[in-house]
Amino acid sequence: MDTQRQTSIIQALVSAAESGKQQLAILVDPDKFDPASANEFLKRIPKQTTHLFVGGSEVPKDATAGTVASLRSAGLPIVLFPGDYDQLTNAADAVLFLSLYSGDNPEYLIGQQRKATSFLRHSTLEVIPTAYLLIDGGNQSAVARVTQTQALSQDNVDTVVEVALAAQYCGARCVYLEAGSGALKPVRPEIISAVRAAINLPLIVGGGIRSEAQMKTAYDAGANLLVMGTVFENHNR
Ligand code: 1GP
Repeated sequence: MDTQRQTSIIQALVSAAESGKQQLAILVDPDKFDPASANEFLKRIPKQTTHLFVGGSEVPKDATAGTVASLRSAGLPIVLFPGDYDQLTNAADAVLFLSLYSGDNPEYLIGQQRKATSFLRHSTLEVIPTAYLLIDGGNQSAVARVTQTQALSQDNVDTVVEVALAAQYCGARCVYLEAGSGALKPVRPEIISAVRAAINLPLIVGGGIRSEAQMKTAYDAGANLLVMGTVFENHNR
């Protein structure tokens, strides 16, 4: 086993978080992406992009590998962000191994994870245990619809902190606060700063971030890595 490769992306995330470096992942949803447009797409994403995430809530089986291959010329780490275990492919470098700790649907707490093992046990992917917390973004998110779970309220900071800490004690290596793709309201800075103060893991924040000002707000509150998707799909940034 190549131990270096197995741990490199999460170790780099931890180091970047500890040194206060701001990281940025651009999310590509294979369901909404034409691999033939990859070069044009890569030209218009921000220069400070540190990762490409690939995944979505409703991706056709076998669509992911071609998308990943089309993005390789960027020379960035490619991390799967799968809505379903059938999106796993060795074409990528790593997978956010998500557990939807904000919800109570066993399929997304341990069911999908079990189904992923027959692939992962023979895979070259770096597996990154990730606590995934869905936060109310002001509209119905695809995550809520597909997983049949409810988002945590933006008004109850203590509950979000409780869930994030429980996930850390369960062994998560990073925490992802998700307002949902296309959220009307990104995760509030009060939530980001409270979670940042409680946990000692890299903190990923995404959903509804469209502007430099929103990015700054989230970084200033303590986010280590921001995820942006929709704004680059729509060509309107
Ligand atoms: C969704 O957090 C990501 O999973 C990105 O959200 O598409 O709203 O940027 P947006």
